[in-house]
Amino acid sequence: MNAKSVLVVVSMGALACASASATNVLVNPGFEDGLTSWSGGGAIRGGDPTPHGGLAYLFGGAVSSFYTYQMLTPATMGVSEADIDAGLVEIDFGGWQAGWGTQRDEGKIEIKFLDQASATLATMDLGWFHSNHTWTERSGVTVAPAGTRFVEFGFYGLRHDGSNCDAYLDDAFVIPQILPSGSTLAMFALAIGAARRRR
Ligand SMILES: [Ca+2]
Ligand SMILES: [Ca+2]
Repeated sequence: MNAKSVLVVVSMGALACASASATNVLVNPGFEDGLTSWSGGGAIRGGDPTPHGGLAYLFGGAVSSFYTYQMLTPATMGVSEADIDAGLVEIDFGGWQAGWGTQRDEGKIEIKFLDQASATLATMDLGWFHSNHTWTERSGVTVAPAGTRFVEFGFYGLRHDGSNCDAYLDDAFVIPQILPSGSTLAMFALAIGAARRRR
């Protein structure tokens, strides 16, 4: 197993009183419409294991590695550029991962924040992971850095065994929430903690 710990930004403010309803802003997050709204590589699988949700999920196909991503903007996330620039937009992100049999093919969820010129401001990933045929939820929380104008949610797959790259992803999510402005709780938004869910 991947023992790498993941640093996340823990927002006590949002835990206490998130002001926006929690909405997943990814389109086709469960791959029920194939690769619609997703870019990069990847392929669609429907069984063995059965999907976490619906009838389909993402995997690599007969490749050694792949990367599949979806690009979001403040508009598609339903947040304002002003709130982002004030450090008030918290992002909860992740998905359900699995693999095939006892193979060690790994997948990694990553979120990337880009500025107006598409230069990378920050990235955060949840670490390489495999789970031997069992769906496992992986998630992280961070705050969009000031200047963010694009948010790229991506999934990497890496083959170690067999002919297929069996890094699976289903029911992915990106859930933005607006932190309470001016609240004393907001100061906790910069506190660094470690939170990695283990199977
Ligand atoms: Ca699905
Ligand atoms: Ca494989």
